[in-house]
Amino acid sequence: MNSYTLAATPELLSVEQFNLVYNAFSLTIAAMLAAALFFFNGKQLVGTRYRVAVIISGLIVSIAAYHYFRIFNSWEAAYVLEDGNYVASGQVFNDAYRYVDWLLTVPLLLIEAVAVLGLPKQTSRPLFIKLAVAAVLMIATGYPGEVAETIQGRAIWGAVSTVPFAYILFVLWFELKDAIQRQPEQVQTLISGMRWLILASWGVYPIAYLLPEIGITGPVATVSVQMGYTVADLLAKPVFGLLAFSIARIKSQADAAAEDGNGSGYDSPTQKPVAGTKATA
Ligand SMILES: *C/C=C(C)/C=C/C=C(C)/C=C/C1=C(C)CCCC1(C)C
Repeated sequence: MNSYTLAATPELLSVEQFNLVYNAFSLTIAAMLAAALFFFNGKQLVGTRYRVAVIISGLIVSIAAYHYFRIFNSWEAAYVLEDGNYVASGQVFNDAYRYVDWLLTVPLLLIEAVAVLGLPKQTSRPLFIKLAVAAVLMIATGYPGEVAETIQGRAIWGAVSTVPFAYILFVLWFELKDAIQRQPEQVQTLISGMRWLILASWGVYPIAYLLPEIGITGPVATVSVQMGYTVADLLAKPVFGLLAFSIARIKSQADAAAEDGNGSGYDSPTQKPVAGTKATA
């Protein structure tokens, strides 16, 4: 029988397969927690205008840390060591934690990416709404495919979910073009880096999801999909947050410099220079 076994917990994993995923989940919990501490404390280092973006970063990694605890525990409970292999315990590994996590963190990530640009409210609000709605649709339609009983079900829902995904990339690439060109010169490269990081890390999710479609099934599929999602989460959340943090830092300094009448041609906000972000005259 050429059965499709990704949705179910595979019957048997080697010790190496089980441990690889186990250790990756454990490392991710540590990384998310450390990032949360960093963002919540580091928000003082950016101008008030960008603080919300940094706080959102802190929330994203906190939500992810919590879900990785649950994912880790679920993985541990799904297998028992028997005669040198990990055998399914009968308790199914619960991938829903991941999708619930994404449902919360993906809209927040998009809001953060726009918030750090410091655009006027009339421009940013419609962007927040469009992107958040597309993100929710992408995740909500991806889940039925993730747990589908058949490989066709996985393919169909995956294709549906790709539509809002493409729309998000379109908005980030084309609709934001003008807004990005109006950013201070010092951050243009970082902002372009931020878009590339989104593309590179977010692109991993549909690729990992697709593996069973190209004939990778059973334990190898389970391990590859979990590893793919985990590495992508590390890039898309803490690493992305650090990049956004650097952008916020530099923009705070540029704002402070513009306030000092050192006009960079950049439309200055009404913000006072913040301690620690000394304006370079
Ligand atoms: C922190 C978590 C993030 C950034 C998650 C992003 C998830 C995606 C971009 C998922 C995309 C998917 C498709 C485009 C099609 C197949 C189903 C998904 C949900 C894996």
